[in-house]
Amino acid sequence: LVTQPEVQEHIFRSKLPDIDIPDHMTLPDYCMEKSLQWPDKAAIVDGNTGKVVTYGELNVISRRVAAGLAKLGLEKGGVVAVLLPNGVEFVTVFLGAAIRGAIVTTANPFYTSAELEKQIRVAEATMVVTQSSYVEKLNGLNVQIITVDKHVDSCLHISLLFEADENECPIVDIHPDDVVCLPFSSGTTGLPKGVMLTHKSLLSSVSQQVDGHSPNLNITNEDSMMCVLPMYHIYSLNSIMLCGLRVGATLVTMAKFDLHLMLELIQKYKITVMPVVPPIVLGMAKNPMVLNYDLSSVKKVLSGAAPLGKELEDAFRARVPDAIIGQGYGMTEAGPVLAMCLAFAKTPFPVKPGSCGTVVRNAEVKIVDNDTGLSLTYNQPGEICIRGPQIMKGYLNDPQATANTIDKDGWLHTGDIAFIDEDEEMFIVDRVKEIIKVKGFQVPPAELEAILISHEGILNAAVVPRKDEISGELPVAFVVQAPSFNLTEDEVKAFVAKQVVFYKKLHAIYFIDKIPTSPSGKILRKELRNRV
Ligand code: 4UV
Repeated sequence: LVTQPEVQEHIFRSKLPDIDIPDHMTLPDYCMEKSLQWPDKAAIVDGNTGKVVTYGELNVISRRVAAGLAKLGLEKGGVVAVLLPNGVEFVTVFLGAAIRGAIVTTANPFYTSAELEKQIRVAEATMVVTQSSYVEKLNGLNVQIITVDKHVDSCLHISLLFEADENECPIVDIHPDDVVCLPFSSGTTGLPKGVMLTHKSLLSSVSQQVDGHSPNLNITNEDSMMCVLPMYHIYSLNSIMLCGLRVGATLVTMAKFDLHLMLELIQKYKITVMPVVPPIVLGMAKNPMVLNYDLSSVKKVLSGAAPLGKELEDAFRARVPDAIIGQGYGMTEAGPVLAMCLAFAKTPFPVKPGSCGTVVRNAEVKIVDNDTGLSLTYNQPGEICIRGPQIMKGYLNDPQATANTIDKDGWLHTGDIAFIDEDEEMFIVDRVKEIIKVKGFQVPPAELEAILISHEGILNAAVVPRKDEISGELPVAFVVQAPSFNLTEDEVKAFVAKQVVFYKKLHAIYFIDKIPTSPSGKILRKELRNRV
């Protein structure tokens, strides 16, 4: 008998040592653990109104919200949908729900009625916290709506939560594997699915970034963070809100992106840390307005959610020379941060432009050859797979999709293609999954294809990305018309546009006779991408 030698897997690790990640705490306890050491420090400054909430106040308000939610009947494990712009309400409702042992599903408040309905139904949310102007979009859903601004008939008002008694804050037995956050992502294929992020996942991810003697992302209670990226996306929720609160930084929130206001706020609040997406880097590198502001307080600029080219990184650096610019690489399902630039570490490492970082601590990465399934070593591109305590528990009510993403050995397959160089720096070079990223937002082709073929004049459709200097990518469609139809490009665009949020709109329609597919019936997306 000859025993097969075990195939040696090549596993990549952080250059920083592992740390002890707390394994018994709830996410809100962990994030607010040190907050009472600095109760009078500003936790949140609402950049639009100037309103300030201190860490002491944040502690009390969150517990009031937890008490109020419980009183309204939100059970442990119940789901509340938060459809809010950045601000105090978002943070306190998130923390309050988490303290109550409930689950927050986050979505873009600009979603259309149909998009919101789908998510709220799949997530089984029973409560929605939102602005009065969005209430109409929720007509027909059997949910309790709480408005944060005006009173609306048939809805409750946030004052019920903010004025609840913090002494009635429920004491809940929360397990680290309980779900706390349920963002939606289409992952490597298909329609958006609920991503079950547990207390343990998010706590581990935050800890991997900012904890220990030698944190990878060295932010402290002396930092002011720009919170312009929407908190309903996991990047901002994790790396700004949760990491910022954990270290005691001040979050300066903006309800929506506005370059002029952002520059004003940087100057006024002496912002030191700016998590952004590539289109914001582009604006700061190219817009002459930037030259009128003093940006010397800015020390770290973290770009993520989409590729940042070396040229753009260099152009930005020339304009804001005092700041370190680097990337983080995240994916909702991965908890979300897989890699982070080591120039942001307490003891910074030299890094190369174009890299999306080095794998975070307490995690393993391997690069897998999609043809052979073998793990590759330095400088060879393959699919990035990650394993660690931070990755999702799975997709909600979808064991098949979960099994297709997390294999039996616990590796999460990202659908991103990258290589890692001798300095342990990761470079993303391609994507083998369907997802299109517009300004860092997910646009799932399957969703647009389903809308297109719901049109009686469309027999078949395929949606692929087209490269774009400002947005990174834009969705375009190949469409097969039914014989007796003569649709125009504008008609097809308009048909989709009224059903989706603005960044999912189609930018070009190509009429063709047949969608190319593989023998197994899969759309040959690469071929179509090359045609665009
Ligand atoms: O699921 P998702 O929308 O998730 C994100 C999360 C990004 C984060 C999160 C926390 C951070 O600290 C941070 O820096 C970034 O975007 O989309 C996941 C896909 O987006 C692409 C890649 O295809 C992921 O699978 N992507 C994300 N970051 C990068 C990227 C990047 N730096 N470079 C290239 N592609």
